[in-house]
Amino acid sequence: MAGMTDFRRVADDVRNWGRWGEHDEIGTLNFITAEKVAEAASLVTRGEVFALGVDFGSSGPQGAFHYRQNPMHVMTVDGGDATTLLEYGPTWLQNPTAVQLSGYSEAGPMRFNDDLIIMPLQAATQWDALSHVYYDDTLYNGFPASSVTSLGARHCGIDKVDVKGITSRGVLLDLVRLRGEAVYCADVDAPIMPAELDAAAAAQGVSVTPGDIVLIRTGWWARFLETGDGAEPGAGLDWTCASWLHDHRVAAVAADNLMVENPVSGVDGTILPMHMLCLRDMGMMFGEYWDLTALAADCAADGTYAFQLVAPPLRVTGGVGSPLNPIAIK
Ligand code: UVW
Repeated sequence: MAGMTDFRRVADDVRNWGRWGEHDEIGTLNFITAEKVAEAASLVTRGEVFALGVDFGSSGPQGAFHYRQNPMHVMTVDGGDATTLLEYGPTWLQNPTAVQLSGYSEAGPMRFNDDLIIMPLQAATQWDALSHVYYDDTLYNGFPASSVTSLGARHCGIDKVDVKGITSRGVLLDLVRLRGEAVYCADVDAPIMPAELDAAAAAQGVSVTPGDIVLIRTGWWARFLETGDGAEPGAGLDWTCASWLHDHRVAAVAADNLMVENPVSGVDGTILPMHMLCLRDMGMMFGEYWDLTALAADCAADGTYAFQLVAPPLRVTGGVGSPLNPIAIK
């Protein structure tokens, strides 16, 4: 097994610090040029839309983790409020909310419902911002890890990437299909290797080109929908895939599992080595919990594995991640 010396050698190889200037906070999204955005749009021929976001609800995969929760959704105004306030009047509650809502209801037939969601930004379909992961006290491009505080990320926050959209050419690499798995790539002792990424692309007749956003299908989300077990391990990318992504000048990578990379570290001495190499050294965002099932079925049916991908995060000020509902359009 590789050790920290190997890890640090690869980190030195793939590090993009300074590549786009000392103030850069968006990393490999810089590979997405205007020409690339136009190329991606030209891939739309049928007008078929695939929503890649999962449900943001209480039955998500976070039950397995103590530091994250599934989204909690509550109603803050509903029809019962209007009915009750009209019946009893605003004064029984003696508060400005009751007076205001009562006034709205008395003004005519218009009624409304409001709601609130409380959730970790890492709970469901998400982008990890570059400030999500660091080591040696340093974020991407050398920004100090101490610049992320309870006030949020001063550097490399998710709000910084809004300049890119994010939209580009998406390429699906279907490892479930390549490996001939029935549902998902279960074996964490068989992480997905760089040669398999090449083999998947070759089998699918697609090339990965600079500025692409690569979507890795491991089948994990399909398995989760069968079992409801968010802690069930499944194979992800081997840490050496960081160099593959670097060499292909990929703009971002997303997968249908909880962490993109293999849950069993291939580096003795650290967990999540690929997170460290991609987010912190390369400046490459990770997308997690993307539902690729329907898109993969369509790609297999029409033999077209490249499409326009539209995947903007929310502009959460200083956020280290964002939920989203990415859209693939063919
Ligand atoms: C960690 O678990 C640290 O990150 P992620 O949610 O990106 O897998």
